[in-house]
Parts: sequence; C-alpha cells; structure tokens
Amino acid sequence: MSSRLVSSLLALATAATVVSCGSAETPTAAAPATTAPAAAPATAPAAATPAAPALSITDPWVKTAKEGMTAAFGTLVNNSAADVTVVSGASPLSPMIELHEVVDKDGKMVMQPKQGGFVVPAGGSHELAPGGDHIMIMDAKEPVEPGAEVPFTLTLADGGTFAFTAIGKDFAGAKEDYQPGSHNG
Ligand SMILES: [Cu+2]
Repeated sequence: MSSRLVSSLLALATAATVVSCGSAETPTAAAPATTAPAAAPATAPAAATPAAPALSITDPWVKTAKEGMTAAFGTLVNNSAADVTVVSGASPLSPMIELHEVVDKDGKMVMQPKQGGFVVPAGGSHELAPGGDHIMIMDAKEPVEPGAEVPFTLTLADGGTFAFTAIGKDFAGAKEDYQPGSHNG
C-alpha cells in the first residue's frame, strides 16, 4: 500500500471532522433555553396507569383490645360494574381472621362465620359494623391501642386481593357476643 494513499485518506477524514465539528457548534451556542420543554412529552405515557381497583373501604377501624378477640369494621365500596365477593381476610395482628355475621339465635345475638363471604354489589357498598358483618380477629397477638394502624388484606373470589389499614378505636357498644365461650362456665 502506498503511503500516499494513506495520507490522502487521512486528509479526507480530517476534513470531514472539521466540517462536522463546525456544524455541531452552531446550534449548541444558539439556544441554551430550549432544553426545558423537553420534560413535557415524558408525562404523556402516564395514561397507561393500571385500572382503578374494584374495591375501596371507607373509615376502616379496628376495636381496641388488650389481646385475643376483636373485630374490624368499615364500609366496603365496589367501584366496578360487577359484584365483588370477599372470601377471606388476613392481618399480621393474628393468624386467625374470619369473616363473620351476627344472627339472632333464640333471642340472643351471636356471631358466626358468614357462608359465601361478603358480597359487595356492583356499584354499591357493604357495611361492616358492630352488630352486623365484621372482620373477626380471633387471636390478636398484641394489644390494639387507640390510633394503632393495623394492616389487613382481603382475598376476593376472583383471586385478587385488597389491602387497607384500619385505625384502632375504642368502642364499648358492640351488641354481638365477642366471648362465645364465656357463657359455658
Ligand atoms: Cu365475630
């Protein structure tokens, strides 16, 4: 290979570099203020957020207790166009969480597991309240103090879950029997 050809190629490459450097410098120096609007298009893909969850809960709370039995309440709201059925519940507060209802047995209000779970109608709500349906905590492992934040996770019939945090609240007026075993002695 002749050294003359090599030097010719180098000369071409050098010329091209000079041209590209010169053309690149012009826009850089021209408009330093044009970089700010670049952030705007980044927000457009946010439309791809996941659909709103079907369930929500209004004013969730859990009855304060030293330990053992207590219950959680609130109004389950169904934001979807299909019924949602809650089939079970869980909480770090206790390994035994049940879905309960209160029924009249021989004039005495007693609670028992609700067959089929809690059905929250499409576009409607299902109230969990003292004296009615409730999330039963059978064996709380630690005290529930006023203002405590107790996490719960509900499992739905379709396999989905719904998590919320209930706030510890004193309540003395519950009519259901929270101590079913205490009447046998
Ligand atoms: Cu109960």
